[in-house]
Amino acid sequence: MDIEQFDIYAYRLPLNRPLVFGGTSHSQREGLLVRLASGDCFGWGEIAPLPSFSTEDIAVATDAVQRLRFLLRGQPVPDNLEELSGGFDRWIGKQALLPSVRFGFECAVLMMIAGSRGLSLAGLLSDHPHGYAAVNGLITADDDQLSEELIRIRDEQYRTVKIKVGSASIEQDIVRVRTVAAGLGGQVALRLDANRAWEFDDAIRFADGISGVPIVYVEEPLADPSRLPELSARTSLPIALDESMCSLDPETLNPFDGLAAVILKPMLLGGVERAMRFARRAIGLGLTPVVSSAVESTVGSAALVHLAAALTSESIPIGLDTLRWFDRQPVGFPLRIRNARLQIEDATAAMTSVELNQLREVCDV
Ligand code: OSB
Ligand code: MG
Repeated sequence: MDIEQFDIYAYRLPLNRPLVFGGTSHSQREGLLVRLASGDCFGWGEIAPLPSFSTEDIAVATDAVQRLRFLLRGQPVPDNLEELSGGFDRWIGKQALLPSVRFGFECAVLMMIAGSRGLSLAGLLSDHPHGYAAVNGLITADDDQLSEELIRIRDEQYRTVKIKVGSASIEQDIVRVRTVAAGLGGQVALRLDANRAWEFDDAIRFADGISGVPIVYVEEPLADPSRLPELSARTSLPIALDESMCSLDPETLNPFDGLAAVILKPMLLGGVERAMRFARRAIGLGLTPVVSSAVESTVGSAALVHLAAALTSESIPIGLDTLRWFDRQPVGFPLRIRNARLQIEDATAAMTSVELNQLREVCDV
């Protein structure tokens, strides 16, 4: 199979809430969609660097994917890429692409291969993919909207929620976590995410304040991640790595007592193959791999649903509630969370129904 077509489209979609990253507020999400085709088979991928989380920005990624198109259009696709055992590394070089470009390109190639065999992306990557991925409800609401958020979580039957902490005072965060725990009546598992907001003593104070509330894990509690082992020894708070993953290699991911989970964001980590290596390593070490979003639009989100269904257990909810931040989707079949799940068929329909009239093609310069 040759890459006969390699098209690049830019999108800009309004968000229904401003996202504040690194002190800057973003009211829209920008990214690229890549479409590869060979005969009747095609595959889509999304390239959307996340400001203040990605190393690259959209301009640099656009440049890089245009160069990739120049190199690979008309070239054959190597065999056995779907094994995710180094085929992409051998083809395009281990360090050769920016993380977001690598993710979008790999998704498009894998989806095209899947199509040529009459399989879904998940079916290509696993003999026994799950039919859906459970989703964790995300609570970012300020205190005045918290009761409405709890109603939504209950109505939509989320079994796991993730509460963002770290932007208010420690005392306010303790109250919020206790309010959510009480409001959901022990029926729902709690994850927390502090995005490196706390000094060591803050984190100790927080852990003391929520003692007795069962927590699955807290993502990145410390501004200084080198002290995470010390924190978990002092507090028994289970910990998950997220931001730290970008500076690790799958082979150098080493657990410490209290490390419970690793967050896998292929858009930031550098693609499907690399996320798979992290997932295999994590599972081997007894850690929970949690596939999560970097605020992708539909195409990237649908790919993440397929990856989770193929690579991780269906009992591990994925971090994809960010889909709700988009009111408009550039596809004919919008991907929606129903009963706290994303269905594989819905993800497939979304990935194969991209509507070009909402996009603008990026041309070679
Ligand atoms: O830290 O996990 C994060 C979204 C954008 C940027 C950073 C993060 C997130 C999320 C994704 O929280 C949603 C989730 O993990 O449930
Ligand atoms: Mg996080």
